[in-house]
Amino acid sequence: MHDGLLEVQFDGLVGPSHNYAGLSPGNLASDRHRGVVSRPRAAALQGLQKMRLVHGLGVPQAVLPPHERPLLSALHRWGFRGDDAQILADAWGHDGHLVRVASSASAMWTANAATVAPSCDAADGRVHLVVANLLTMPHRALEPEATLRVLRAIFRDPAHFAVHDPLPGGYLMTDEGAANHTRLFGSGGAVHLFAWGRRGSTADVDGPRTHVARQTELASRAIARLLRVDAARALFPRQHPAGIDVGGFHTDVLAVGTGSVLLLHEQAFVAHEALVAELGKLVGPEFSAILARESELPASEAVECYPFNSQLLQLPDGSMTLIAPAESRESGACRRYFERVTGSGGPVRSVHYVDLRQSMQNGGGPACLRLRVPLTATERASLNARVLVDAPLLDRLETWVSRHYRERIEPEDLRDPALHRESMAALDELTGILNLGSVYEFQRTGG
Ligand code: SUG
Repeated sequence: MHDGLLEVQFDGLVGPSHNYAGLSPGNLASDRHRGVVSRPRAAALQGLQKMRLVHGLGVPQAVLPPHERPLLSALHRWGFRGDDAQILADAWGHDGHLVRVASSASAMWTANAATVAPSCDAADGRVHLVVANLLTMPHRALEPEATLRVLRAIFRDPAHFAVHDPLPGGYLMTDEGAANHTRLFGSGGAVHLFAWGRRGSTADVDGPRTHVARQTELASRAIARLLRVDAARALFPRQHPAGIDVGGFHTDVLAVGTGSVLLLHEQAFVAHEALVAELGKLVGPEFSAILARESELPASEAVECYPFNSQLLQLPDGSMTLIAPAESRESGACRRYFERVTGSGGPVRSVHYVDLRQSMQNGGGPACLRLRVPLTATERASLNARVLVDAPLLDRLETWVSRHYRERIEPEDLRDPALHRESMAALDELTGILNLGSVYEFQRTGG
């Protein structure tokens, strides 16, 4: 590690409009929970509880704010006119779907916010972040504008940070951020895995048959160039089409890696044996891959319980731990896999189970809720806002959630203009707490 390089976990705060709208085909949990009553307050508190646990383990923890939702400016750009109540009423009356798309709190899954490389891996010695365009899912495609503003507000110092625009190029360049990226590190140096599900340039006859592949190879290669990582140390494995078809819509649903450890399901990548052999050469002799076979842990069960969507964290004593969803404790096959991981004599020694049921019901586990940003001590000190959490900030955020968030949201509540007003009041106060400046559209236009 260089100059105190530590991986900071930037978790997305769950937004006040958290709901289940069934917006993500191919994400089975999202589909299954369409129309279920959501609990935004519980959801946000569950997320904060996870941050408290990680912070308590001595791992640097930071927070990213929710986005403005419903995004009335999107409804305006779709031609709805009048005051806020009128816009919502018309859009709801015409086709409620557009209100649902504009109301998703999906920015909470910050693993999809950007792809990141640390300064020690980049040719110009700066931290690079490429904001994901998220073009495959319409509700998520509304995120990049605000993500760019937020990340530019936090990573503001150009001497240390470069925050890149989302990739242009539409369907050729669909990109889902760090959910498809893994950085490994060992005595051989750093290696970056940029996974993808379809080529982009040519029609794929060998891609998934049922579900959409969200990331293209063209996008992954563009990101590797923008991050300025050594081309000899960047690998571009393909997500296994069978894994996508069973519900592994992002790589992080079937694999997770940190340092010299990679946990993966055999349906995470095509040609996984060759990939693991290549990684062994590049990362160094300490590299260990712990593979789950379909016979021991079916991919469908991994999609259900999300063991690979655990956070794999390096602790201050050099050992590693897993922050796993409680659902994976309920499955015998997942538990036995974890026993194999923690009993292998390798660095992973323990598992902490967390209750993230509200997010899990939309297909977002512990690893989806965080963006990993490895930063040196100097870079951590250069962050522009108060986003690194400590116990008092967590207390303050809990109070803030309890004061502003609704206990429940029913599908029909999304048409309620009061939900928008309450959210704006909450977010306005939050930018003060985090010392973020005016990052929201409503703060800039006074609207
Ligand atoms: O993009 N769910 C998100 C879940 C993202 C998970 N992230 C990672 N695997 N890194 C998605 O599918 C569901 C929203 C809804 O249906 O209301 C949603 O967007």
